[in-house]
Amino acid sequence: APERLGPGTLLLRAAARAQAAALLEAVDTVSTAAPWRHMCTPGGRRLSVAMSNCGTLGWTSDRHGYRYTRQDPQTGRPWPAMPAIFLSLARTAARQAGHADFEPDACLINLYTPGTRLGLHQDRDERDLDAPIVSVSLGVPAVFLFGGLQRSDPVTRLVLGDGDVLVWGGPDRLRHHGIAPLKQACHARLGACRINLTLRRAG
Ligand code: MD3
Ligand code: FE
Repeated sequence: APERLGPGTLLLRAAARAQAAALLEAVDTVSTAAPWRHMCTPGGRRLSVAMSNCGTLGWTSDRHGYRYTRQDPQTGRPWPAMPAIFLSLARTAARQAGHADFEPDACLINLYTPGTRLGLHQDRDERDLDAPIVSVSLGVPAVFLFGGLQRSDPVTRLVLGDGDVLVWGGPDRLRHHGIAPLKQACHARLGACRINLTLRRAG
């Protein structure tokens, strides 16, 4: 049964497990067209997470800041199309959380290897902060850090495992969050890696 983690947050444990093979095939197609890269923060730090995107818009970070672009700055081409299986999974999950008409136009894909972490941050580069975000975890488990609206608020730890789907919306949409350094582990399909998809309405 879905687990409510906050007023706007629903955890659907293993909801994407049955589709994992098809999702990973789609990730391969996307990352062939828009190769994994380590972006830089505006402050000049290299992100330890490797990223790719698909959809009309893709999230980018560089010296100039964070933003969504229609083209992959690395290839000059439009981001690869959003795979139909990403869309159907996101819409089904969002509907279960009470968001009737979720139309994601962007999917950020994060690749973690052992030691990769993602510092506490807020997702606020999307135009409509009332639209939810759907996250899909694949591969080795990670410790998710779930903070509050203030950066200094206490953080709850939660393990996100293979196929776990989360819907974030409403008052939880602007909560700080991050991923603790990935531990060494082995997943049948992904080896030591973890992949996270975040489906967003960016434009
Ligand atoms: C809570 N990704 O891509 S997914 C990100 O596992 C990101 O790669 C992490 O944070 C990952 O921005 C966490 C869970 C998640 C995604 C978006 C959120 C939690 C969120 C937006 C608002 C609040
Ligand atoms: Fe985030």
